[in-house]
Order: sequence, then structure tokens, then C-alpha cells
Amino acid sequence: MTRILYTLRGKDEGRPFSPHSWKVLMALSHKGLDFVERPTPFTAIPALENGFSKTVPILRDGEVLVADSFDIALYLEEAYPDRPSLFGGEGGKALSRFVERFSQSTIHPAVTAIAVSDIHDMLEDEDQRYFRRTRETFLGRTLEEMRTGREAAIAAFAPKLEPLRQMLSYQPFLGGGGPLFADYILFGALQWLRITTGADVFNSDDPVRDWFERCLDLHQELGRRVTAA
Ligand SMILES: N[C@@H](CCC(=O)N[C@@H](CS)C(=O)NCC(=O)O)C(=O)O
Repeated sequence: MTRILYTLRGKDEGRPFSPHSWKVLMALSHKGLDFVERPTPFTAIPALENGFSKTVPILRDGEVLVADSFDIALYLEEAYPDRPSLFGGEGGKALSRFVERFSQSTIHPAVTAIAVSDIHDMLEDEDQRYFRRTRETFLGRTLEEMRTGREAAIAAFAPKLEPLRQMLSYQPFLGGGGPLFADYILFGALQWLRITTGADVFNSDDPVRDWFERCLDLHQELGRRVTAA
């Protein structure tokens, strides 16, 4: 059976950077499932799997197609119940939704403020045009204007993770003693920042930095296979 994960690529196929795809790369590895990764440029996504989804990640698992990182994690949990759990039960699924919304509403805009012009520069020409047009419309500012706010955005980043920082004084992962999908959600956002900018947003003694390093170590250092920008 062929299991394919479609992810996102820029000029360099070996540097997939999509945060949502990283959540699923980690989830598949957590479940111990083999897969083939197909990094895809932005402008080629709509043609994947006969137009199945406008966004990646998309998972093909034999005859099954699933889009959306959270839905893919739920699918994997249901389809492979005998493999290590991604949620630790129904309560874990519900609580992971909070982590996903926190990441999406607070952390993703903070990463975008730092990384958006760097992401543009990583893309092939056609994707650069698409990315500039869609992101400038969404943000209401040019990429150049966004770049002028980059240093301030770096300084403002670490405090946004204060709830995680305080939680880490009780336990090493959001999942408790070990990682769960909730960890991979926030990991995906920080891995996106690491691969696209390499921006050093945490003090050297920040527990969040230590947690992120622990996440980079997981699954035979899957996250480290792509170096920081
Ligand atoms: N809710 C979706 C969001 C997926 C998403 O936004 N993916 C981005 C890449 S990180 C994408 O494919 N964007 C396509 C585009 O902007 O055209 C998920 O969790 O998978």
C-alpha cells in the first residue's frame, strides 16, 4: 500500500517548511507509519489528487484521501488504534483543539510577521508572484513593509508562549511525560520559523527552547533533517 504525504516546497525540495505539514510528518512518525513525502510548490497544490484540496498537507493512505492536519491526525488515530496514541483519549482530542486554535490565532500571525518575506524569497518565480499577491492582500501591507517590522516582531515573539513556558515547570511535553499531537501542533509553528528564518527568538535558558530541542530529537531527529535557515 502506498502512503503519500503531500507537503510544501520552495526552490529547495529538501527544505519543506509548511507548519501544518510538519504536524503530520511528526504524527506519522509517532505512529511508526511509512510514507513517501511529495513536497509540492504552492501553485501546483490545486492540481494534486484531481483537485482534492486547496491546501497541503494531503494524505493518501491507500484508497483514502484526507486533507487538513487536524483531520489527518484524527484519521490516523482512528485507522491505527494499536499504534502509539496521538491524543491519549477523547479528552486529549478536545484539548488539542484548544492548542490548535491558540497556535493558529496567536503563534501563526507572530511567525508570519517575522518570516513572510523570507518565505517569499525561498519560492520559485511563479510561486513568488502567487505568494506576494495573496499574502499582501491578506496582510494589507507589502512584503517590504512587513520586513521593516521584523526585528520588533522577533522581540515580541517569546512572551506569546508564556503559557507553554509555565506549563513546562510541571511536565516535559504538552502530552505529559511524552509528546502527543498537541506538541506537534506548536512544534510545527516553531519549525516553520526555524526553517524559513533561523531567527533566534528564545533566551538561552528559556524552557521553551529546551522543549523545542526535545521535539527536534524525536523520531530519530526527524525535525533536524532540515537545518535552520
Ligand atoms: N487548516 C489547514 C491549513 C493548511 C494550510 O493552510 N496549508 C498551507 C501551507 S502551510 C497551504 O497549503 N496553503 C496554500 C495556499 O496558500 O495556496 C491544515 O491544518 O492543514
